[in-house]
Amino acid sequence: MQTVLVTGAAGGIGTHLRRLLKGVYPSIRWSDRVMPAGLAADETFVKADLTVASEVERAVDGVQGIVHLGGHSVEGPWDTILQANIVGCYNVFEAAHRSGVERIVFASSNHAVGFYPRRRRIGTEAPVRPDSRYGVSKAFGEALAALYAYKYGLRVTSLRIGNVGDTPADKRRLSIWIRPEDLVQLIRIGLEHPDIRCEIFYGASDNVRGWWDNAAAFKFGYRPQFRSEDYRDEALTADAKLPADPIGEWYQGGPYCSDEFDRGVKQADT
Ligand code: 15L
Repeated sequence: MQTVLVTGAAGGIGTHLRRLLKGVYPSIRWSDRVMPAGLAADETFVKADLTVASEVERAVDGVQGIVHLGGHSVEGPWDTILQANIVGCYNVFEAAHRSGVERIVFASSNHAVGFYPRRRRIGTEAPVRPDSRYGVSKAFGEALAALYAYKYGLRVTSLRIGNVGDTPADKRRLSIWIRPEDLVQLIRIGLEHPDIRCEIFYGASDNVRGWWDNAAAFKFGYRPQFRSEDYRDEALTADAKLPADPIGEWYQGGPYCSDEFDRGVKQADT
C-alpha cells in the first residue's frame, strides 16, 4: 500500500486514525466534507462530498487502498441516510472500481445485526437484522462490498464496528467496545493481508461479555490487545444512571432498537 485514502477523516474514528496511522503507509490522503481540526502541515487533505461522484473520483484517483468511514454515523431521517450512506457508499465503490483501487475497508456497524437478542451469539454468517435505517445502510454497504469483490475483484473487508472509544461507556458497550488500537489492527489486516477476498469481521476488542463469534477475524491473525472487563466498574456505574429501556436491553442494538419500536410489547425474538 503506497497511498491510502481515508474518508470521514473529520469524524470520531477518523480522528483516532490520524494519530494511530501516522507513518504506517508512505502516503495517507485524508478526506471529508469539512477540514479536520488540527490538520498538521505534513497531512494531506482532499475535500470531497461523498454524494458528488466527481468529487469522490478526484479523492480516489491514484490510491491503492481506501478506508471508508465517511457518511452519517448514527440513525437519521431517510433522506440523510439515502444521500450520505447509500449514494455516498455507491460512489466510493464505483470510483474505486473505475480507478483500479485494490482494497477497501468498509466501516459497517453492529447495527446491521442489531435486532438479534443479546442472549444469542452470532457469527458473520448470520443474516443481517438491521435495527434502523442507519443499520440498513450498513447492510447495503456490505452487499456492495460483495458485488465489487466477486464481480470486479476488489479485496474488501467490512468491519461490523461495535463502539469505538478509549473506554467502554456503559453495560452494552462492555459487550461491543473496541479500542482504537484494536480497530487499527483490523484495518491493517484488511489493507495488507494477502488472503483477503470479501470478508466480514466484528470490530470488537477482547470482551468476555461479547455476543459475537469473531473467528473469521482471528483466522486472519487478529489478536485484540484490550479487554472491556478491565473497565467494568466504571461502565456499570455509568449504566446505572441511564433511563430504563427494556426493549433496548433485550436486543444487541440497544437504543437503536427501542427507538421508534412500534410493536407494543417486548417480543422474545430468538
Ligand atoms: C454505531 O454504529 C455508531 O456509529 C456509534 O455512534 C455508536 O452509536 C455505536 O454504533 C454503538 O452502537 O454504540
